[in-house]
Amino acid sequence: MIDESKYKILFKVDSPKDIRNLSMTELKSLCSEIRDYMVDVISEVGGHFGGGLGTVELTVALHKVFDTPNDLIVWDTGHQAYPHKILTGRRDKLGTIRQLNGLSGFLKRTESEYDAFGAGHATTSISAALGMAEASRIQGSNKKVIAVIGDGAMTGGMAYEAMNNAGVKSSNIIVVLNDNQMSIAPNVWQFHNYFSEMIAHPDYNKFKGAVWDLTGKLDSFGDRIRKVANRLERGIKSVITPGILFEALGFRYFGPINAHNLQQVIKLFEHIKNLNGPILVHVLSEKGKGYTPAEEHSQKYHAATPFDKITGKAYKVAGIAPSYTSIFGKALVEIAVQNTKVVGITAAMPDGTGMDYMQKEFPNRYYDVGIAEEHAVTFAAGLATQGIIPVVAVYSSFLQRGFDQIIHDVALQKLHVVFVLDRAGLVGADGPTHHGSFDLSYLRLIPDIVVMSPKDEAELRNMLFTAVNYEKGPVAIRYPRGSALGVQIDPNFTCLEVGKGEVVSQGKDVAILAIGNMVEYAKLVGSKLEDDKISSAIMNMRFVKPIDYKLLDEVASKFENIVTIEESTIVGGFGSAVTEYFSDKNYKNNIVRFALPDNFIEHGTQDELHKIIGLDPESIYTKIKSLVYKTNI
Ligand SMILES: Cc1ncc(C[n+]2csc(CCOP(=O)(O)OP(=O)(O)O)c2C)c(N)n1
Repeated sequence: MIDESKYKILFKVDSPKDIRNLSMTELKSLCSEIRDYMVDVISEVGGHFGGGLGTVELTVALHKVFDTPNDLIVWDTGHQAYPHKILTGRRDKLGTIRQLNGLSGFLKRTESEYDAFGAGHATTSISAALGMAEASRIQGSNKKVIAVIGDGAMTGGMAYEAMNNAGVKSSNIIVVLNDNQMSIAPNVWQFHNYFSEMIAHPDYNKFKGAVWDLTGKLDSFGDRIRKVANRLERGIKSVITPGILFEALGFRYFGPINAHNLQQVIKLFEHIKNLNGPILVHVLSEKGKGYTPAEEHSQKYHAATPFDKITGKAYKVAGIAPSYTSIFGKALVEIAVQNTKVVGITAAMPDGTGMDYMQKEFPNRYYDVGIAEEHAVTFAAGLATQGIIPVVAVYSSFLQRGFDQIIHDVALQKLHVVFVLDRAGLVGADGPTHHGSFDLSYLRLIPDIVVMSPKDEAELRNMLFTAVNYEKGPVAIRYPRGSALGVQIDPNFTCLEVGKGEVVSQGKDVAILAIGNMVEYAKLVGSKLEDDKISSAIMNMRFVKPIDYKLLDEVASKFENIVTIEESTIVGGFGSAVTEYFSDKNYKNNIVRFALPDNFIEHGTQDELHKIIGLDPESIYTKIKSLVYKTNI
């Protein structure tokens, strides 16, 4: 239970208007109340945590200085926007975050007029804000547009595409670079070295006092010095401002300043608010600020499960089987021991993908490329041309970023790259931006690729081994978020026959063809049908491409009723592959497809969502039962 009485100011703030008249002392108290409130609520319900603790002053300053929602704040990714949610009318709903029908964990235009742009995937903010800034220019309005982007998100190429565009157009856009040196893991942004070198330089500090004094003396004198400095040689310029890299892109650079010095941040925003042209404000913040466990272990507290707020310790959930992620990570290391050509690539998610095992065991055969999924794919293609076997582990929804690269750089050249897609299917609390709903479809349409999905963790190991040894071209393996089934693991690897499914059980009334984690659902459904004296044959198809045509022919000849089950969109995936084949062969069997519906699915637990969309064992069973009864009458 939240004790409202301890929040003297926060509970009087129902919208940003309520903070605009607060004194500096009150604003500072508001910041510490926001932090306390985040700790109180998120320790109970879990959610993204450290990023938001680091943006408290920034958020208060933005909403104080700018006229939101008329002025537009575009938060990148959105996990750091909990303080923004708290200040924009959603305080009382924070306890519902990431739960069914509750607040989204990211930004959502339909959730609030203050959410100028939906987010969830990184590195979109500058492009979106630039679009808004140009719309404002075309429409003759004087809306201010501010993109807030983290240093992690700045490792994504689209940030530079957008900045280049803004520079060329001299657009009125403010980019706030929230630099905490962390992505989820320690950030791999090369600019950090540059900044720290520049900032440490004694000449920089001498000049900074006169040029970028942020206590209010950011005057025309400073501007003049900068202009002169800009005409000097590159080396001297760099000494004067660490923002020279941004300046080259046409941005005026302000900073770096302490993101937790509220007064300073407000002052700077007030100063730059009415300046024209692209502006970059560089603030230095601390992830997890104000809550010691999150400051000390910022990677762990990027997103938190419910925890004891006094000790910071997560409440343990007992008896869970190892995750698919860890099974993959360990298997990759075992394979890499035997095969020295294997390297691992992650796009800023070493822990999330299990690539941290490679990082630890083979640091020289491990790459964190930053939040740069497109680059990860083409980089892997380059490695593959030279006989290296790259294993690229990316979440299913993030690999959408690399679609053209998979086609153009990998598949077209038949390069042997192994894609490992974690978080395939519904991911639960992260919602529609993160559900891995589309991979079977967007991969299946690519020529010469092998697409497979394991029924359990033992099969995942063998699929990985098969993929690494399949030299003819690209291979993708997809598996769900969360715990595996806890099945026995064979320490030896077995190569699977590519394109061959597995008959799990024989039957006569209905054939259930399933892929990946849905094989387990098929088994549960099969045993319930058994109780009703309906005998089902269950096929673990293993491969969506190449699909097992021989098995499909057999099934077509034996069963009137055929069911497909996949946890991927109904459009163009596994069930589509089956129905297309049946149509081509003029087979007339009844086929019912269970899959994700053709709409975006909100957040909730995986089980809740499965029930809502009818992809839970009970709903599948009920539908199959009526199908069999109907055709038997
Ligand atoms: C395209 C994409 N890849 C990966 C992620 C996963 N992800 C979420 S937040 C994050 C780190 C972002 O770091 P930064 O922008 O510095 O923000 P901070 O959390 O440090 O405030 C990553 C990698 C994502 N959301 N989108």
